Amino acid sequence: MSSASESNRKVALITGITGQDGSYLAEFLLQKGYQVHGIIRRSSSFNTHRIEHLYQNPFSHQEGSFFKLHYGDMTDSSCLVKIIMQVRPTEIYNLAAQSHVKISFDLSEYTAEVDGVGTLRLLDAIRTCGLEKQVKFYQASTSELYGKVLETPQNEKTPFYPRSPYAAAKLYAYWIVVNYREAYDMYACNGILFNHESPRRGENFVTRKITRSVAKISLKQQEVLELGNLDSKRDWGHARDYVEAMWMMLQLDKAEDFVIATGETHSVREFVIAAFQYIGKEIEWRGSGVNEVGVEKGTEIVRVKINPKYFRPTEVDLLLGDASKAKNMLKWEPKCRFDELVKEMMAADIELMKKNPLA
Ligand code: NDP
Ligand code: GDR
Repeated sequence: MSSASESNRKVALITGITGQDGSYLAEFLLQKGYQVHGIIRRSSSFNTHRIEHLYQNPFSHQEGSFFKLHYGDMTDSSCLVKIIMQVRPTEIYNLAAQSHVKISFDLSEYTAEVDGVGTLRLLDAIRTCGLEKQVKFYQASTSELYGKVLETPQNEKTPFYPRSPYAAAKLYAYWIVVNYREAYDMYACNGILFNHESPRRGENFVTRKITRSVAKISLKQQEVLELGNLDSKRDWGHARDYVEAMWMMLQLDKAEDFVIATGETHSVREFVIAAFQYIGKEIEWRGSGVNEVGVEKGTEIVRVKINPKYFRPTEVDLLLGDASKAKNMLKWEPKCRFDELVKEMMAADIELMKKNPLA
């Protein structure tokens, strides 16, 4: 390959392509004319539903822009080396993770393997292939690194205090990325992304759990929604906006870490209220602690109950991000705000439950 055509290559490799962010990022990069390669895990049932449409869509097969999946796993170094050697990507987005905070307390060692050591494996695979000066590397870091609230709003300089095996594993990944950037002069950066959601969000994260349940309640397919801590606060944005920031971070001359957030925070309780508002129901709160319930106004019908099984051994109470650096350097700003996000997720889940009540 001539050096001119080499420097024009736009080839992305995405780990975690079957996840929420991977699917939006793949769409975004295909539209930008990238060849997109993704790593998928072997699974006993189909795990590609979020990217199924990319096979069907004609733009994925246009010349110079295509889409290819490779079997692999973040726990298997040799497959990572093989895939990188074969694909020779110009950009790598490391999105693969055991990404559920509560489940990380049950799968702590596995979470460390995939989210922490997995990141190291990928960085080393780049070096093994001799591509450390040619590849730009994005790491999916997280606002969970801030954990216990030391200050708000949280920015790139706020100290970390992880509060789960997930966050501790991601802390290792964060620092190994910084270390490889400094030690080997690699273009490697951390996107410290605050929570971001969408109709494609995994069903057991709180926003999607709420919108699915409230959609089912509106269609009389379910009566009550059981939740854990209603008072934790999160800075919720839209995944579509956030994947654009990932790409922007890899377009600079020099790698830097960035916070990506909306700068607004809302409690889980506020999310519940907004979702019920969408279906024309107002919730009144009665009782306290584990006995608190949300009742449909003007009736005695209980719609929200607390189930302590959803509490975490250590909780992250308040996340609120300051994305000024991204605004100044990347010209990135979130387009979708809280109310719009709840509406989009509610509309999508009502549509889904109408079509398939068993979804
Ligand atoms: P998801 O849980 O939706 O997707 C995770 C992806 O990782 C899936 O494709 C999953 O595959 C894959 N994966 C899991 N374990 C392995 C493994 N051992 N080997 C290879 N692939 C694996 O997460 P999101 O899309 O929401 O998040 C993307 C990344 O961003 C994650 O790293 C997450 O920790 C991080 N993050 C997310 C935020 C958010 O609010 N969404 C905020 C900040 C950071 P499969 O489909 O087969 O399960
Ligand atoms: P989080 O997201 O832990 O912030 O991690 P999640 O939606 O799981 O929890 C947010 C808050 O809601 C409270 N909560 C519940 N959570 C779940 N999942 N289920 C419930 O029933 C429930 N009831 C209350 C939680 O206690 C918590 O306070 C997400 C993931 O995407 C991570 O991978 C990512 O790094 C961070 O966001 C930023």
